[in-house]
Amino acid sequence: MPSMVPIPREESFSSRLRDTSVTARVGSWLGLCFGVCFLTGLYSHWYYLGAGGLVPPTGPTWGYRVTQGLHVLTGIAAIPLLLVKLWSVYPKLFVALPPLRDVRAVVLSALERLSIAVLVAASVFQLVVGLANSAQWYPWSFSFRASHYAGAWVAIGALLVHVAVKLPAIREGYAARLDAEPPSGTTGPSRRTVVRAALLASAVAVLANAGGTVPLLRRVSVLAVRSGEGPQGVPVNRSAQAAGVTTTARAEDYRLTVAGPGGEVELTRAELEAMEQRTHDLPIACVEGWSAGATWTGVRLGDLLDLVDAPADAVVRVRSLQTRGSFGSSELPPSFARHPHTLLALRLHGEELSLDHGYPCRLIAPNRPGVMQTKWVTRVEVVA
Ligand SMILES: Nc1nc2c(c(=O)[nH]1)N[C@H]1C(S)=C(S)[C@@H](COP(=O)(O)O)O[C@H]1N2
Ligand SMILES: [Mo]
Repeated sequence: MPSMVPIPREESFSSRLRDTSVTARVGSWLGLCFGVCFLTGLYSHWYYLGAGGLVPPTGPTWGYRVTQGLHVLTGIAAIPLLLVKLWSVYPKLFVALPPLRDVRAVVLSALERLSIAVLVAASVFQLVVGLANSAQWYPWSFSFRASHYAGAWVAIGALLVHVAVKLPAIREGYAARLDAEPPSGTTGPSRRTVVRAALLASAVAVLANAGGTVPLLRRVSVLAVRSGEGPQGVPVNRSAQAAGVTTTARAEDYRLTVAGPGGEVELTRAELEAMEQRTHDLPIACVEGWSAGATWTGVRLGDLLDLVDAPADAVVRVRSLQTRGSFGSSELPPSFARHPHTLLALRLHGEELSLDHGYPCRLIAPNRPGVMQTKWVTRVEVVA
């Protein structure tokens, strides 16, 4: 007969380190990370939703760089904390079930387990899918943005219920002092060491990834997906090759078309160069969490819109030469389209824009997700 692995009982777990005093403290840090991650995530989603007609602000220039950097880094910080937290409570899975005749206790216990199952599933889903996205790895077929957004509400809702239900336990956990030394007669680390190790693991995970957005940390960030470097000092997300524009972007007959109520104007790259050039420092801040500051030179988008009598309150769309895949076009609300720093850039750090950064010209606007900074622009049109 095959030997059966016995299902453990709560008493089978004897570690004195799994204690409410540890769970409460690690849980609070985890809750803080989830809170910041949730709010910065909502902020990012707002750019896509245009929620209630409310337009995100055009400043500060580095705003999205900070909020999206925080979003990805608090998500990364949460991973070790979640693992330690789950480790500290998982024997509770094996708590003896209440006797079946006590219906009220059975229902309460079932509800508690269900709510925790939802919380754990949503948290793991969010962290796994978010991490995969920040590494540009999409081994699934569902929409990342829609599912990550829905998952966020499930996770945060389940978290609020969990905190409310566990408030007495959290209080109790904080009331119990973390012992700094293992109790006499025992060996191994103290509970304080466990909490410190969890925080340290979290800090190391952040440092190992933050270099993609904090230039000072580039050298220590061994795990960062983007080093913060690339051609012309800026990483490349999608290359010209990947976008299928290597021929069209260099073609002799390339024209930028500007379309508005006053008709259509076609401009060669030389004609764009002959217009008044402006230079501004604006970062590229990718939703994946990396970012880089850069100096761009080119034509103010507003100057191009004036050529076709676009009204000041016009919504504007820019279209790329890219014919397949996503991100081939983006829309600018009037505040972005007419912002004096919004450019169709021709140069990066004083050099001609490289093909991978969007030659012949690319959009760059302040405080806007990188995915909306369309490269290889061939058409600017007034939408409404
Ligand atoms: N046409 C087009 N523009 C694009 C993209 C794209 O895939 N196609 N990727 C965007 C994304 S996700 C980012 S983060 C920025 C990155 O710009 P860079 O490659 O010049 O750093 O370009 C944006 N512009
Ligand atoms: Mo991006």
